[in-house]
Amino acid sequence: MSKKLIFLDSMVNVLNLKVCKTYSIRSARKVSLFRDFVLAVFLLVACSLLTAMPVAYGGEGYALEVNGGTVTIDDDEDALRLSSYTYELWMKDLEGPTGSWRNIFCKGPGDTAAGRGPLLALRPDEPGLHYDHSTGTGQSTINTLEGIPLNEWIHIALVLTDLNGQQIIHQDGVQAAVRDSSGLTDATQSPVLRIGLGANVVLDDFRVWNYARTEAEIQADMNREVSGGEEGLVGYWRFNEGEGTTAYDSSPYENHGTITAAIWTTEAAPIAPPVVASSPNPADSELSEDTWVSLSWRAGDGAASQDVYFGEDRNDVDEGAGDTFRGNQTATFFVVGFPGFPYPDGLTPGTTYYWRIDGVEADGTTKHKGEVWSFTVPPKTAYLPDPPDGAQSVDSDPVLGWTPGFGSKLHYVYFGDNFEDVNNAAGALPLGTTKYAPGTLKMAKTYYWRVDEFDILSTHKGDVWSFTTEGAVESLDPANGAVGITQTPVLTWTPGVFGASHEVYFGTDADAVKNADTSSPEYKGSGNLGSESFEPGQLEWNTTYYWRVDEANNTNADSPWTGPLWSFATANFLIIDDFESYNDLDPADPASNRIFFAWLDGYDDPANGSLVGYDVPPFAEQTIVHSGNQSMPFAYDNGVGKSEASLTLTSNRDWTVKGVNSLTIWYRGDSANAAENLYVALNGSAVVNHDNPDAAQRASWTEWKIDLQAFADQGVNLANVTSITLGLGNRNNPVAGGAGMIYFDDIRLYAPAP
Ligand SMILES: [Ca+2]
Ligand SMILES: [Ca+2]
Repeated sequence: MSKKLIFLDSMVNVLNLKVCKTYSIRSARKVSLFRDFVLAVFLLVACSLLTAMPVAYGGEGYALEVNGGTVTIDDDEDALRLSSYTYELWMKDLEGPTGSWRNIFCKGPGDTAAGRGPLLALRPDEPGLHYDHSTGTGQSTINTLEGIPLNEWIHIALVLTDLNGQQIIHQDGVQAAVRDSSGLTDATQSPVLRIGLGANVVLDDFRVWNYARTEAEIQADMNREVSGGEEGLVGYWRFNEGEGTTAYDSSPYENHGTITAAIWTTEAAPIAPPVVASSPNPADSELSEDTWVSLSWRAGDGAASQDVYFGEDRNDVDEGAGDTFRGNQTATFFVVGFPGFPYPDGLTPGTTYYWRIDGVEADGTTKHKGEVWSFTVPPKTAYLPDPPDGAQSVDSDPVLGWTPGFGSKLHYVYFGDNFEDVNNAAGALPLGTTKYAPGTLKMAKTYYWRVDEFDILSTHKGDVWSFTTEGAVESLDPANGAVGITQTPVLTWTPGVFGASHEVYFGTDADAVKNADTSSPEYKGSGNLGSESFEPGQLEWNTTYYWRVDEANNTNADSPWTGPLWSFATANFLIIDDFESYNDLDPADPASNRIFFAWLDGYDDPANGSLVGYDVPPFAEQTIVHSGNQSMPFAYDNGVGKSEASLTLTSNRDWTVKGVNSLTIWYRGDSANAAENLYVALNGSAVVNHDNPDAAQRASWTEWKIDLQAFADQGVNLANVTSITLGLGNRNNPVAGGAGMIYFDDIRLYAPAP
């Protein structure tokens, strides 16, 4: 591969981007659909011809041997000045320990005292890695002391989670060292990255990300080149040029490096070219203001062709279900919404469309699944109201705003404190702007508004939106619109600033709840200030419920206040524990519900090495959660043989309701954990072990699904399950083992899919 070709590729990419962008902006407004179309097809064919030209990719790839040589990268935009990062590279040590420090790369001027960022060096004494983050006034270093083989490629990733977080070294995708990194800075005096610096090593595929990548993320693409357009990739030198003195940066920053005294070698690291597509146009989740679109993307360098999926259902596109597969093609564009193409009658305003491009290797059968991308054709009605529909605590002197409907020219605004009046209103004066100031409003009151859009051809009536001004009653839990809620919820709210008493309305009919009074069946009782909760009892599955809290105060002339209509939907599964109900209240408080008093651990049991919850509040985990706001931290130390915690079930003991047949448990471990067997037991005896012996080392949230028959087979009466136990180790034959920390969340029972 010659430098000329590489340069051409770089130019092509720039051109490609600009050409496609010009067309996309142009097509945003209809001038003449046909003229647009002809122009777009012409430009897209031009784009695809350009992208089909050779890319900066050698047959085997190249790597860069540095023995006194250096790659110098000027970072004028400070793209590499990071307070959280991942540096990734492949390295082959040609020399072994020399008695001196051998620097591999360094952010900054190369002077420890000057302040910079990360440095990777090889230790003088032992075959290990030395990772240093310098602050200018100090530094934080960690080391590995073994495991750098001579003349073999290894993959290295240096991670800083946060300036007050952790420094981590991953070697070959596995965490090899970690330390706390308090008090670092991202100061740098000289915006430069130097790679090489005097070690006798070969380097390849050097990446910088602006965030802390997980072990799973590192492993996922360490053996395959990435496209350069990945989210968070801020520097990417493939070292595939094979000649010359420029190392091209494939990231959006294009911080190309200058090479001095290094040698190109064809003995590249064990990495394959990327196959998945990237750089979708329209960009993922963007609006596309036309009823047809020509999708385009950048093909993976290792892709010989691509499978195109397109449809209106995200899951169908993700699974390739229905008619979403649109064919295999070599071109990197795809037209929809135009006669002769899918959706020949045009795309529908107000609809989100999903698409996916799978890269197919030259053998025609090896496929690499792409991400599901989406774009939305905006509706003809006004949308995205500000404040959002149903907003609470809105300033009492608001300016209302919205996004105009697709093609709209004029807007008609209706505003009032009564839903029906606003819904039926007509004859507003036209507005040329998308702002409306209703004047000063009363506190603690719900208002309604509607925006109709006129697009020259017709008027499109908008939905009635509402908001409530500050000082009103507010829903705390479940939040308005929440889904997946337990079938036995406790509804809580905060009282309004003026209310002295309240009335609660609850039901499944939105209008009935909205219009109910104290003579309606939806009326559930009243209460005074200080008792802001309501338990509706056992609810149905997968059902939307509505509730409303009115307030009154005899001493206030504005009393009573009708509350806004709130809703939530119950889960389509039975929640055994989602860990949301635990709090930190003192045990003397009747509302106290500390997690370790519900889940009994090994605190008082010398034969049980578990500890549930933290020593200090908040006792439940509130950052590493699968859903909601809390999960259960579970520390285990199997020096005593096993570690487990048990919950006695006070409700939901019948595990046969609604035909449920599987138990699911979400868990998240850590690669540093000892690989102890994960198990669950019911009624203190029937045990099911996880079939992956390394489950506790999974560093991402993972669902464990268990057929309830496995418990029934051990004699459990599923109609009366009294307790559930989670543990690590061999429950029936405990043997001394290792320690770790694992998190549990969302213990649920599911019925088979209909
Ligand atoms: Ca390379
Ligand atoms: Ca949770």
